[in-house]
Amino acid sequence: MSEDRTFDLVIAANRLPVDRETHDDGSVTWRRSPGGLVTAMESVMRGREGAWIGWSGNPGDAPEPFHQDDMYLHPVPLTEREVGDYYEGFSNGSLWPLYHDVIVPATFKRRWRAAYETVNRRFAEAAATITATGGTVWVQDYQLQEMPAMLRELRPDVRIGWFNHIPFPPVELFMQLPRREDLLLGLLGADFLGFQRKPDADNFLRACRQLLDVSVEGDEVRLPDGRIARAAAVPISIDTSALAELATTPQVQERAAEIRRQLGDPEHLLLGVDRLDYTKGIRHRLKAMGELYAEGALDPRTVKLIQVATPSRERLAAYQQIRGEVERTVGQINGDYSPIGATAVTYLHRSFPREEMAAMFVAADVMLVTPLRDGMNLVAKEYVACHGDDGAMVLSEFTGAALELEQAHLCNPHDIARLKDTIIRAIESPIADRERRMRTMRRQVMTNDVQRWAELFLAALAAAPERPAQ
Ligand code: GDG
Repeated sequence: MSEDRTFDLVIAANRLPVDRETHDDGSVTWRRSPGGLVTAMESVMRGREGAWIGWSGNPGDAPEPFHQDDMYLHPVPLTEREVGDYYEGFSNGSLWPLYHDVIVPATFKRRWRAAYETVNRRFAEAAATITATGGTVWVQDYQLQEMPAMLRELRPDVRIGWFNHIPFPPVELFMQLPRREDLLLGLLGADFLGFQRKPDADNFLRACRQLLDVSVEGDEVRLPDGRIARAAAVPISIDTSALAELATTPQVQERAAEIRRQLGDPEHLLLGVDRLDYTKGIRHRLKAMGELYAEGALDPRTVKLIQVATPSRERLAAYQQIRGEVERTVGQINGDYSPIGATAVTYLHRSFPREEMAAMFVAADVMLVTPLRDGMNLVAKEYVACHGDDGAMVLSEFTGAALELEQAHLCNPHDIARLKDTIIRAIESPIADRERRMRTMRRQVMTNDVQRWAELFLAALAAAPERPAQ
């Protein structure tokens, strides 16, 4: 496809930031999908010629490029089979478990790997077509790790950045990946590689040193052709002030009060909000809660848990399995301990509008965030932005957020006995202690919001291979 328009800043992500809506009369419109990435991009694209390339979410021919909310959206087509092989297969059946400590086994298929390469090349070609001379391309996440080098080959004039939203695994695990060198070389096509935490950047640098013929010094990788790529931590965040503002609106405040009333005005309301994914530690959290109810440490009449589990990757067997386990456990807890008409665990397997999510964060006395591994975990930051000073949070050490929100009640979710103690400690923590912790955490997320994240990333990319002056 020939394209006559070019852009200074191009974002490449697996998905476009919009969802297709087909109306009764057959007409099609696009609705902006919620998410911090879109918000962050809006702020950095203001005043620049910006474009976004990604899959529309529907297999088959791609729609023509179009404008939406001041952004030029350039759809990349995926066939039905590519959705199965590149997206569900290699991205979510091989890379996702491998990069999350193989909580479930990673599956490798050569057909999946081949599709991943084909799709990454398609993205690189699309970016090459629409990026202005000397422009910047910012590639997002684990689905597009080969794209940077492919794009560099087509467009050596372009500045290329890549950001990893998920963890980067220790080399001992990464080594399991078939054709692992190709992936590292793909990434090294970028000038700057951003990670959620320093340990993730270090894992990447160690993998390069150990598996490639390159020299690694500090946070820089020098390639045989003399080029240098830099890898460092740039932790992602949320649109803090917008969310905090939403949480204080009368509608959200009233809805929060209503949620508590609907649950019978519990003494303590606990909340979990996750995509239904085996990385999120939902089972471990439920196990701890079930035991606390069983032992009488928590009274199911006065201590309630809401667990939101947003449907995710439902065609994959590992996701069907975790859903079954979670639903069985919720059923057991409620069957064993719930009083009539007032279930102990309210389980919600669906998505909610932003306002309803904010109301839940406002309503909850204690937030439970217990992933077994998580790149960052935005939910932790969202709770801090929404809830008043009297909140408390139990937060897994295995999240990126734990490095920034040190005042949370940190936990190892594998250690159920200690997890139970930590939940009790959070529930019983005195108000002065809660206020001190919440205020420090709120300052953290207010200062380090998603707009700042995008600015820091783009400054590091513009300055690479040097560290930007600050
Ligand atoms: C990946 C990494 C990293 C959830 N349910 C609803 C809803 N959500 C929103 C949350 C939050 C987002 O989805 C989930 O973000 P997380 O960070 O918690 O987790 P992942 O989806 O696994 O994200 C992660 C992130 O990328 C960013 O880099 O932090 O580590 O795994 O914003 O609030 N939003 C609405 N309705 C729902 O039902 N509106």
